[in-house]
Amino acid sequence: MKIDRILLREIRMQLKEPFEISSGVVHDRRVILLTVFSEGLTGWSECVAGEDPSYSYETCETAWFLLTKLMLPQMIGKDLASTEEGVSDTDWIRGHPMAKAALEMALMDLEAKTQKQSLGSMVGGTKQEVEVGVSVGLQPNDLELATKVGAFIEKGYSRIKLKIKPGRDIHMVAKIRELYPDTRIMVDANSAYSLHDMEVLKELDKLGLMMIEQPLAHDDYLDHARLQQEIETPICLDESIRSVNDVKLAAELGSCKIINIKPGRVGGIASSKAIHEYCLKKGMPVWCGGMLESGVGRAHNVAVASLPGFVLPADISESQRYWAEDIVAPEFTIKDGHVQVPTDAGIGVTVLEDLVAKLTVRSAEF
Ligand code: OSB
Ligand code: MG
Repeated sequence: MKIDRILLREIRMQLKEPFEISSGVVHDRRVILLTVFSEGLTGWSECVAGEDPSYSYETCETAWFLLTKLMLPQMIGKDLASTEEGVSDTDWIRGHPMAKAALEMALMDLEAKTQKQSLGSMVGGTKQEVEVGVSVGLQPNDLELATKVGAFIEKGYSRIKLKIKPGRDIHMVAKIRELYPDTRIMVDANSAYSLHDMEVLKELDKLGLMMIEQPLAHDDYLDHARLQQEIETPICLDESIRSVNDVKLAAELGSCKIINIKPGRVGGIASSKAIHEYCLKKGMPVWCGGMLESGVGRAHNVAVASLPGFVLPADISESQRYWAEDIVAPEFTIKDGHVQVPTDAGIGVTVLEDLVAKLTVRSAEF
């Protein structure tokens, strides 16, 4: 893979409706889109960093800086035997797994296209379709939430994730539980609680939830372990997991029983596979989370979620749930609670160049 040219763009995609979680609200998604050109082929990826450092310390600005100043210029002219060889040049950079994931995932798409293979099969995926749930943001009131949840169940999503925060938790979740007794329900706190909230957390524990995602601080493996000892409901870690080393720490301490793998958060596909493999050995279930990706990031997530150890429904909703028009064709759709894993080479979907050009607010070329 000779790297001829690289294009980095930031596009603005308007969400159909704002997405609110305990740490903030997103109206429009600033998507950093990476295109790597090699001998007539193009590899695509997106960076999942957000606008502000509330979910992670990484932001669109930090990722843009790392990619344009430290990571991309060096790639030009290289003739890479593999993605691994390309990303090894960035090993010296401490942290910043979201920026690193963008480079790795674009090279992975390129590598799969070079081999005329789908990304899913190249990474070792075994599924033709992936079971999916839906992540429902905080709503203005319980009635609106109940209506939304009902519509998603009607659509076929196989589990519902409710965003919670202090004051919008026990009663709200209990109501949904009562309305939809047969639906698999989980909650995601995005770090909004501490061990001082033990009473609330123990009440949530009585609601028959599949799991509680990231109740405590992003760096508090010890308190998560203390909490897991007090409750039956499995804890799932999201923000706390940026590498396989974080997973080892959490598993050894007993901080959680389930891992949410977001390829764009853990440094890319190789890291996702390492976590998947470790968790398979430990008997710890994993599933694929989401970061409100465009069709490009979604395609990568679907490929990774086709690995056999991804045994719980993914946060991969259909394109139409987020966008009036996605930037890929075909768009992702759901049928009987599943999303198909693309079979064409690489990410297996075509990027709509004209639409991307229209949405672009800045670009850098190498
Ligand atoms: O915590 O999983 C999260 C979106 C943005 C930031 C953090 C999270 C989320 C989601 C959305 O829950 C999942 C999706 O992409 O649909
Ligand atoms: Mg989460």
